[in-house]
Amino acid sequence: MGFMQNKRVLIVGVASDRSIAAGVAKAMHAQGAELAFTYQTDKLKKRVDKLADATGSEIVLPLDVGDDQQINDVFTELGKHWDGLDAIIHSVGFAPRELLEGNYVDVTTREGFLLAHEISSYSFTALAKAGREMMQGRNGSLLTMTYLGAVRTIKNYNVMGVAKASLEANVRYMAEALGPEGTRVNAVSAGPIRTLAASGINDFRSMLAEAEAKTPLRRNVTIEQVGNAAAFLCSDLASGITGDVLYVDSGYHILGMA
Ligand code: NAD
Ligand code: 0WE
Repeated sequence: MGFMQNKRVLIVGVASDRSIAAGVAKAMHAQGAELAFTYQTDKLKKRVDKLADATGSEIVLPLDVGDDQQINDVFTELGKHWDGLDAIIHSVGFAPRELLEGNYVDVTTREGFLLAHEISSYSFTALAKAGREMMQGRNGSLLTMTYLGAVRTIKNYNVMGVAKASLEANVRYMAEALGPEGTRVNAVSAGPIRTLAASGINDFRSMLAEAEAKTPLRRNVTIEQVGNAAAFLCSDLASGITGDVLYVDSGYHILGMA
């Protein structure tokens, strides 16, 4: 019997089979979880349908996390299938591409800053708010994906680093707010992985090479490794862990002179 048996999980952020959220879905399915998925745009629906099929799920719902109506509709719809919810996976991040290259102060705009924070940080709170009722009395768990750029400056990561710092603080405040009802809130900080979100980034290839050469384990991480850590954090094996950030980065973050 898997350690996610009898857990019902909503997964937000699958865009392809290489998405980190897809690795989370597969790991949780392997441990016996029952899954529901959302997709951001109609263009992505087919790919999410395919993963849902592969993981025995029949619940696939539209969701742009910038829209409160769509967020509420997801939980209304989910309530028609399930009488409760054990976990929400938030694997979403966005900033306008032109803000992710060049001098941070030069390229950052008010509009881009706000959008990055709305989609990459506030949306996690928004999901917690809307999903709260369905998660009552179940020792539920909320999980998000972050990156080292939250706590160190990383060239070109720019406003996303500021938004991830907000997201990590969000994890702590949400953990404190929801702890009394048994809900845990954590983040996984993944090392660089080639996903759709990464494919838009200049010179991502050399970042992967640099990480591979310098991490203690001398290899980059996979969505399977991130998925396994995510499954653990959302399971009862992690019942003593909340408000925390777990690094799944082959040890890169411990280095002083990378
Ligand atoms: P991805 O492109 O596969 O996933 C990003 C997801 O965000 C997509 O599914 C996209 O549809 C969704 N999204 C963006 N804006 C949205 C909106 N308004 N409404 C709903 N969904 C929206 O890339 P990924 O690398 O799997 O990214 C997932 C998470 O992992 C992100 O938070 C990212 O910052 C984080 N992360 C990625 C890496 C990496 O190197 N790939 C490393 C650490 C953390
Ligand atoms: O969080 C991310 C990427 C998030 C991301 C990616 C894009 C590309 C397309 C957010 N918004 C957009 N907007 C787009 O239009 N990562 C952790 C991957 C990543 O992105 C970087 C990195 C790493 C690592 C950008 C610069 C430097 C390093």
